Amino acid sequence: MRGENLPQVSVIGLGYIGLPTAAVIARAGMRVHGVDVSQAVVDTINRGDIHIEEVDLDGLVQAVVQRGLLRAGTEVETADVFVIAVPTPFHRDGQHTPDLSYVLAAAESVAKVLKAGDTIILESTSPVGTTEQLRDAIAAVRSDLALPGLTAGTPDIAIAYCPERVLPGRILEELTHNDRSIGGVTPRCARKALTFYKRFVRGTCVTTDARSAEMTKLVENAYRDVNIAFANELSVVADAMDLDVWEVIRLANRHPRVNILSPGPGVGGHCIAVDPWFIVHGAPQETPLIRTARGVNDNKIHHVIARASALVETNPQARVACLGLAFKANIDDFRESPARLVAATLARRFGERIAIVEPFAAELPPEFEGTGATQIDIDTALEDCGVLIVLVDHDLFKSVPLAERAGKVVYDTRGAWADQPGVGALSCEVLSREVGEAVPEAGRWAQTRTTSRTASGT
Ligand code: SAJ
Repeated sequence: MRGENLPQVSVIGLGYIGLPTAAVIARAGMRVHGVDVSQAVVDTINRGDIHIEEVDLDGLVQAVVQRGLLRAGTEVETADVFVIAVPTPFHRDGQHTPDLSYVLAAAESVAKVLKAGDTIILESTSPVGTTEQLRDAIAAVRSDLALPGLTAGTPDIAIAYCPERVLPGRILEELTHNDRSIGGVTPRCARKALTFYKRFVRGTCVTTDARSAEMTKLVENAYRDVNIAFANELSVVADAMDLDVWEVIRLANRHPRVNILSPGPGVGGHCIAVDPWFIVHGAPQETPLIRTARGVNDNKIHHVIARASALVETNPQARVACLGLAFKANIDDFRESPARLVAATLARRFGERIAIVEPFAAELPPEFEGTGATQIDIDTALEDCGVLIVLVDHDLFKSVPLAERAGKVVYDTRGAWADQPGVGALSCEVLSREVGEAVPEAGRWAQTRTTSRTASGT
């Protein structure tokens, strides 16, 4: 039988990363037991359905469930390899203290069923040292097992860290083809984890130690955050100088060694806006650049709210369309979305003058209730609205030709219509009044997704 020499795998946390990972492992022929705290998620998966939107995931989950390779439950069962993909948010304590409670809870449940020869792999984005903490948590309750790095002889258990690097919308493709960094608590642990990943990853798997692998993941996202911050700062400078930032970036990027990213209404999602804080928290004195980048990107939301508000006020007769609520283009993920924050703030301020266009949402999130704002489609927006505020560069919006936007007042925060100059400098008086106003925290609306980062999976 094909499956005889293959390990039994347990994937803990069936969210955005855990479920696709479980499905890809099962596709490689391994029997996978997925674990999630939500009975609803477990029931959905056991029916062969999915609770998240991701390209081609529905067909894959249906197939592996039908073949008996993937099943889900709420309790961890015995296995040979345990993959932990649970959330690692930070505490809203002003210090951005990482919240490792989900990882440690997973470690505790794995510890109950652990046997000699097993491998544990942490995939959740984690502060440096977390994999060792996980090991110590297991050691505290399983003194019968020799754990790596704690005993001189050959350990009973292998423990490694291996972060994912996938982009929403391309998860199945990237899970298989991206290179992976595999950090072992010891080199032997790394080798055991490598053998496992080689069964389903086609990209190159590079082994290292656990702490370096943890830092590598954080560095990747902090690198992107810092670079987006540069673009966002440029856009604020361009607004102050009445320049078209898209034109400047387009020209600068013709330099062979310059590649400036795109400004936007701020940085959203649950990775880039979170992970840099894990580095800052670990080395607060040594991270002025990373901390400042976070501030620049967060402040960009205030800047966009200020400019958009000024635009609505200076066009009192016009109906205003906010284009997009998602945290980035062409996805239905609205968590930690700057577009959603901007649109909701405008809706609260200007009520029924505000219309929202979001092709990826069946209805508006709850914070729009009672504001008077309505949801319309792009055609209605182009017919009825004199002011267009582009908050997400969905393909649908990008496809609107210049002729259909003629005569509109446009504030394009994404460069979706970089062929049309944006609004010029607004009155400094209006801007200084608006900037600094508190932006409400994003709700946890997950209308089209039934789980959030803090509920299930990364
Ligand atoms: N953004 C800009 N300008 C840009 C690029 C992005 O404003 O030029 C904004 C997006 O609109 C969005 C936010 O940044 O609001 C984040 O989007 P993203 O596409 O940069 O990243 P995520 O959060 O979808 O995924 C990232 C990826 N990390 C890197 O590219 C280094 C992905 O590979 C990781 O797997 C993922 O974080 C993760 O899970 O950590």
